[in-house]
Amino acid sequence: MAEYQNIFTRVQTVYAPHHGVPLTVNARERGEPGGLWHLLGRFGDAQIGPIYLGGLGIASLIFGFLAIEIIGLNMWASVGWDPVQFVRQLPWLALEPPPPEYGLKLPPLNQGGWWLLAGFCLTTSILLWWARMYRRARALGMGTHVAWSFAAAIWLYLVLGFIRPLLMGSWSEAVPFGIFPHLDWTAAFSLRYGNLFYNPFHMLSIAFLYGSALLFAMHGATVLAVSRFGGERELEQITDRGTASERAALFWRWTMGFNATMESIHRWAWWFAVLCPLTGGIGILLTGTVVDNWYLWAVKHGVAPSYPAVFPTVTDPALLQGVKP
Ligand code: 07D
Ligand code: 07D
Repeated sequence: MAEYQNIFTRVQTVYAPHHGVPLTVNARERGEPGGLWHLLGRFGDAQIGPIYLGGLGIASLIFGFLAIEIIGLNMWASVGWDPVQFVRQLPWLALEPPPPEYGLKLPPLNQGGWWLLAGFCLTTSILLWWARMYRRARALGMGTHVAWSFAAAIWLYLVLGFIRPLLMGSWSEAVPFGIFPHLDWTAAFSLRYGNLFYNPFHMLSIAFLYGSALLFAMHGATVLAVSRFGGERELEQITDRGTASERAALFWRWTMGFNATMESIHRWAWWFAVLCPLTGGIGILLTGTVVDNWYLWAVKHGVAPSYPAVFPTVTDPALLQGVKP
């Protein structure tokens, strides 16, 4: 058998599908390990399953299905139930939140009521999925880092569609469902509040977004670059001590004077990823509640210059009546 494997060799290990580590809790709810699927093995692990469908998972899927159903049927109704137009126009179709006159009151179904219902189902589904991830990690005796990073994304989602609309006193502040409609909302939001680029939390969020991509590229590239020494394997499986990770570390000390460790690089990645929606959510929460115009805010705090007086000020001619030139 192949002693030497990396992503370039065509070897796939073939073995009896297994359940994984022994479980002490909730083992009842584990499904069957499906089998090996060669095509999957080209992208990751060839084994498919066992998939875990507990009560939380099933409930989440039901609410998620309801949300998509409500959104989809409303979109379909908006093109007169024409299936062809539904498919053609799908990216532009929307399910909009209630108009401003309803505030936080319950609107009629076709005045945003469906939006509220879909939002409720989607949120329930997402929160149940979060609980599922948390409990599955616990059942395996793992840390709950994945669940907490997901929680950071849920924070931004809740700020956009729930917390900020509550503070603003109107559901109409929330994001519509729809591919391009939600982009239109994003652009309109920035314009309405005087250019989001001047929101320092938007700046932070972007720095963490770009930083995440940079870290991901550096980490992925480093590990691939030492895969010829077994660097992508677990520490104790690396072919020879002193070759893979030590070489990778030295590479970064050579090139930038400092290296992360096998452990800390993952903390860097986790924090950058988590801080992106975390800071972003703070920025959105402050918009319209504390700050009404980010450009004027930036001018006031010396971040942005005020617009230059390109043209001399024009005096109202009406006030010049009878004034000698
Ligand atoms: C690659 C993992 C897979 C996930 C995917 C997304 C749906 C929605 C439903 C038509 C990286 C599955 C999508 C289930 C279809 C209906 C009703 C994750 C990966 C493939 N956005 N956004 C997209 C969401 C917001 C913005 C794409 C969701 C804010 C911009 C997709 C939310 C603002 C751009 C999408 C959300 C905003 C996008 C690709 C929730 C500010 C794009 C997403 C729940 C943050 C890009 C046409 C992706 C695009 C895009 C989904 C919120 C801005 C449809 C679910 C309100 C500027 N967003 N988005 O790959 O191509 O994520 O748009 O908050 O340019 Mg968005
Ligand atoms: C959306 C969290 C919720 C997602 C969840 C997932 C499902 C799918 C699917 C099973 C992403 C639920 C999943 C339901 C299930 C399947 C298949 C996270 C989400 C819970 N911006 N901007 C950001 C840039 C401008 C604006 C963040 C860049 C303009 C608004 C990010 C530029 C205007 C908001 C960012 C730029 C504007 C943002 C998002 C450049 C528009 C936000 C971070 C180069 C004209 C959001 C503080 C994130 C935010 C946001 C980047 C420009 C508006 C860093 C690079 C000036 C209104 N922008 N932006 O993690 O937090 O999103 O702002 O021009 O609300 Mg911006």
